[in-house]
Order: sequence, then structure tokens, then C-alpha cells
Amino acid sequence: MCGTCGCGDENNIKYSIPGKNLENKKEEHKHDHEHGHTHSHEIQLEMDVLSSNNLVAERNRGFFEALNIKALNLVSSPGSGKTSLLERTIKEIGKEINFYIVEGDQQTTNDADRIASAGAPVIQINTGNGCHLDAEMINTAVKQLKPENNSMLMIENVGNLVCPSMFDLGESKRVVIISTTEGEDKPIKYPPMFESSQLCIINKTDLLPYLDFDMEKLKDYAKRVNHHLEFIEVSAKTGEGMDKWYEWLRQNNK
Ligand SMILES: Nc1nc2c(ncn2[C@@H]2O[C@H](COP(=O)(O)OP(=O)(O)O)[C@@H](O)[C@H]2O)c(=O)[nH]1
Ligand SMILES: [Mg+2]
Repeated sequence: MCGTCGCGDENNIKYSIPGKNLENKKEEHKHDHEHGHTHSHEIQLEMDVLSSNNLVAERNRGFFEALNIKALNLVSSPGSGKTSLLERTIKEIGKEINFYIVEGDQQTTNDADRIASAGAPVIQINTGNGCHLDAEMINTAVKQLKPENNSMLMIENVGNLVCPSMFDLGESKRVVIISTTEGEDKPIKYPPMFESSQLCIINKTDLLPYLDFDMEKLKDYAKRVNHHLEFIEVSAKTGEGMDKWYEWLRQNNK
């Protein structure tokens, strides 16, 4: 179990590539754990887990830089449309940008199957009880996925607006996705996720006519926690606004 947020079991992480048989060795237990610890130990343990994660994240970052791979960490609550956004992106500009995808979910290879059908190389990480991806999982996954030089690695994190914010994966940029059905106040309810992201995608704009959703209010709340945050409004369903996202990807793939 992870001492930082109390989730997960490092011995129960599974890696799958659609159509391939991967050996799922038990991951080595990389960080110090104490079990049955007291509250004061938990604080120390959290620092240890995060600093151990940060070391591996820096190794990932160095690897990505050496190969000129741009890595994006896509974070959001479950169902905001991360996989839909990726599917459309791969289909529409997958010939222009060489995408590799890492999918994170507790269970199933549903998302990896969707991405494979959209036409990009993909690996699924199943975290078991874990509520976030960490740098070690990305390190292991990338060794299997083998992204080419000058490619873009899109990491779809486990759907959760809380814990993934604490774990640097070695990404170049973090993209938070929020959908119009989630309400405007999420940035002030879950500030670390919006604080630590560079871009906020607001998805499901096609539903705006049916919702009491105030776009300006959402942006205002998000700016209160991170005044550098950029916004792009899209509908992954209709394609509206996707051109702005593609332009952002081109700018960030240089
Ligand atoms: N109306 C509408 N539905 C969407 C849009 N994007 C995704 N969805 C739907 O939202 C649900 C969750 O999408 P999914 O991509 O699986 O979200 P994820 O859990 O963040 O990967 C699915 O039923 C999608 O069809 C959108 O732009 N508009
Ligand atoms: Mg998904």
C-alpha cells in the first residue's frame, strides 16, 4: 500500500499491450515502507515516497529529453473525456505527430483497446487499488512501449482529481481536463491539480445548451489557484475547438 495516499499495492500492478503477451513480473518494492505506523511516521513516509518518486521522475525526464520526446500527463476526474480526446486526436493528427500512449486505470484494458483501434501504440497500466500513476510505473511502461525519438508520449492518468497531482511522472507538461457536467467550482475544491497544470481543457462544450454551467466562473476560479493556466474549450464528441488543441500540441512538440 502506498503510504502517501493510502492506496495501491505495488505487487499487483499489471501492464498490457493489446495483441501482445507481456510478462507481468512483480514490480520490485522500490521505496521504504513501514506498516502499522503512527501518525508522525506517516508524514515522514509521505516525504520519502514523494522524494523517491521525484528521483525516478527526473530519470524519466532525462530519458525523454535525450530522445526529444515530449511527455504530457493528462489528469482529470473519471469520465471527463480523456480517452475520447486522445482517440480523436490520434485519428485527426496522428500522421503529423508520432503519438505513443500510456493508459492508467485500476482495472480493464478498455482504454488501451480504444486507443489501439484509433491507431496509436499503447500500453495499459492497471494499478489494482492504486488511485494514481507514479514515475516508476511510467519508467517500466516506457521500456515496453519503446517510444521513438521526436515522438509525443501522452499519459492518461487514473481518473482522480486528488492523488495524481502529487506524483511527478517526468512529464514536460500537465494537462487537466474538466468537463462542463462537473460544475465550475472544482478548481477551488481541488486546487493542487489546477495549480500544478499548465493547460486546462474544458470538454463537452456540446452540452452547454442543456446545463447551468458558467464558463467564465470556472476560468475565474481556476485563475485564482493558478493565474498562468491556459484554457482550451473543446468537444471531443463534435470536434468543436479541437483545432486549438492541435495548435497547442504543435507548439509544444517543437
Ligand atoms: N457529450 C459529450 N460526451 C463526451 C465528450 N467527450 C467524452 N464524452 C463521453 O463521456 C464519457 C466518458 O468519456 P471517456 O473518454 O471514457 O472519459 P475518461 O474516463 O476521462 O477517459 C463517454 O460516454 C464519452 O462518450 C464530449 O465532448 N461531449
Ligand atoms: Mg479513459
